[in-house]
Amino acid sequence: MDNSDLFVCIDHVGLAVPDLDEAIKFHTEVMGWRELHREKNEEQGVEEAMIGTGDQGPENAQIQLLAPLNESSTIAKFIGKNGPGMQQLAYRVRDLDQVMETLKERGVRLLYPEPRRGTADSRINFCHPKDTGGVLLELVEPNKNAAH
Ligand code: V0V
Repeated sequence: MDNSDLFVCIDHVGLAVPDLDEAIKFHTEVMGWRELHREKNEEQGVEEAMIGTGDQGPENAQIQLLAPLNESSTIAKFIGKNGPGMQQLAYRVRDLDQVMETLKERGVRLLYPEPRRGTADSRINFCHPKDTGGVLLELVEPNKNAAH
């Protein structure tokens, strides 16, 4: 795969928050963002909201607020260790299977052998933070039929 075909853009930045409603309130009422989407993802152990500015749609980079659904959630573990804050950076891709293949060939460990379900029926995987300079990198292929 050519380097120019690997990533489309930054899809979102994920913030770990202890309380989703409080975080949405802060980001909408104080920071003036808008809530674009909200859902629970049991498999990932999160309740999450996507927020954006002004009249932006899902084509622009968003902020993802991630609250733990239970104590065994990766987000609960992250907050327990680091406190609330930036947990992940997500790169948008067109073809997740091909990108996974290319990164594997280049020695990057992926967390899942197969893509999993992400926000708004996207397909996602993650690169291990130990292989990416300490950043949990998510790869996200948006669902072509769903808006965030
Ligand atoms: C852990 N580490 C991190 C990190 N989490 N480094 C940077 N950013 C993070 N978010 C480091 C940690 O400091 C340790 O380094 C090492 O990795 C092992 O961490 P750990 O605390 O022992 O935690 P693990 O190994 O139990 O879990 C870490 C991983 C886990 C990354 C494997 O968080 C994971 O599976 N994440 C992917 C799934 C996820 O994040 N789901 C929630 C978002 P030292 O101390 O050894 O040096 S769901 C989502 O984004 C959705 C639905 C979506 O976007 O659509």
